[in-house]
Amino acid sequence: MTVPDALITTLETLKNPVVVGHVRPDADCLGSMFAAAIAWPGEHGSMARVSLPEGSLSRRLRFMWDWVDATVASPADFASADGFVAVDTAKKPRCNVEKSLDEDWDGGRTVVNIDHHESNTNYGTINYVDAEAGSACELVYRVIRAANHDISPIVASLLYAGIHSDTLGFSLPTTTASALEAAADLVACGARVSEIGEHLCRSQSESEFNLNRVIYANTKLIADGQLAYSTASYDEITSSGCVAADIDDQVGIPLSLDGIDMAILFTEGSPGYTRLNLRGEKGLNVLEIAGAFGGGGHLNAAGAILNCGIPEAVERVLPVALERLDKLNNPR
Ligand SMILES: [Mn+2]
Repeated sequence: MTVPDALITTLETLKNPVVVGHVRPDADCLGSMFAAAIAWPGEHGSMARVSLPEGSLSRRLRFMWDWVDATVASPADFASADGFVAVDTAKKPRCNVEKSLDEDWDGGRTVVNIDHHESNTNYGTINYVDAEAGSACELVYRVIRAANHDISPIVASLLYAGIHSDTLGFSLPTTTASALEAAADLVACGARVSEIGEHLCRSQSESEFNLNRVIYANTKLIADGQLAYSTASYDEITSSGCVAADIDDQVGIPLSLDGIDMAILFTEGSPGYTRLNLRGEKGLNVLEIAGAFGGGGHLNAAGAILNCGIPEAVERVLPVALERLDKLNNPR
């Protein structure tokens, strides 16, 4: 999907933009946010302001923040912005903005929406949504190339980290030739490949490691080995020494079992709120399951938040997931 000219023109003309991502930002979100903020700083010096309310950064992704010289956007920056760049965010209510801001924080000003979520609602003034792209970073890379901006080693590293992370280390079906070409170009531009690999794959704190033990221990295999799920309650998360922001890709634990079609992780990051992480293998669509609980995401990776504790969430979600698997087994 080619980059719309109007998108580039708009990005080039914003004088005072604020860059926004999604709540609980992952590496793709931070990488695309910071790269866009560096590529289109407006008149703010080296980097546009970024919306990252207190507590947004996980320990493991702090290295990306440390790479850049970012300033967090204050409510006053929101008020004075002449436009917003939203990346990796499917719908407006998922935008990671200060709680004190009105839900109409854009106030009719320009919103550039760059995203790769199937469930994107095209909430921007200009939308560049390509659900076939494996990451928002791949899209921001395309926009930066189309606008003929230089790619510094830091920008290359930010974008490479997002592509690496959202393709699960270049292993998901979204690892297309286009994703690999982008990654190759970014490596040529100086992306810090092994440093990123270490940060993303081999940098667990003892707390995260302890939480993984819990998630391994709680993993159950049901439906004749088609569905693996696990749980971590609020008490289990806090007694591991973790916080909600540390929950990121732990659904990879039930997902790592051989032969499954679906993996689910239930985590109670704050008491009474259970986050659902769903993954489908072999092309299984889990987006509709997330959708049934008010969530969204991608066809094979989706999530939602339920307004209840773990036992009730499991009781509500498993029948829907089993029904989905039943349809897979008995296609009409
Ligand atoms: Mn993403």
